[in-house]
Amino acid sequence: MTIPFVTPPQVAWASGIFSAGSLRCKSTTVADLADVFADADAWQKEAHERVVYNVEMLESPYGEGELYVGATHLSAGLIGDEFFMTRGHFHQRREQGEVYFGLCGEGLLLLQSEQGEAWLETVQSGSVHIIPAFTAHRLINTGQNVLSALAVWPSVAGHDYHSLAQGFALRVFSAAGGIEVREVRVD
Ligand code: PAN
Ligand code: ZN
Repeated sequence: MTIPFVTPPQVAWASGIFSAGSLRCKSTTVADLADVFADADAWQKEAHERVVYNVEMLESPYGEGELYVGATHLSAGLIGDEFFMTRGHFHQRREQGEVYFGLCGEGLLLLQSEQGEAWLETVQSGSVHIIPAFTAHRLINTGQNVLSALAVWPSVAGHDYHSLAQGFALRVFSAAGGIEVREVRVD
């Protein structure tokens, strides 16, 4: 009997581009990110069809114990002085964690507990981010090039984009060519 070798999907580590696998792709534009950035006037003036990030996910089964794998490609850019970022979310099933791997570009991973404690991890090629359970997460591109990260998460985790309606407790801005982190006051 000949046992066949299965060719698995491939990812180019330097870019996060998948090959030899079926993909699901989703683009998120400036228009999709209303109320996400601090400067509403700057958001309004930006070309609404401009793509802020693309997510490419490998097709894989949904169910308890199953995993999803996806790459996020976040463009470099600013809305006002605020760096491009993903919408960010808690998992619907809060007890489900996730792992991000930095592939290329430079940025930050903003993490926030349910109690509102926020912290930042630097993302670059080779960085490994273990996102704990009960922790919201958002990628921020602070560099000049695309920031790409690979993510692995439980298929049952789900995305809750609403519980952070008041936003994250930290925002990251470009200031004098550097990075300025500001605490957001929630009244
Ligand atoms: C990632 C994110 C991806 C896009 O795959 O979904 O970076 O960010 P938003 O979902 O916040 O728009 C992930 O964390 N999955 O669970
Ligand atoms: Zn997630």
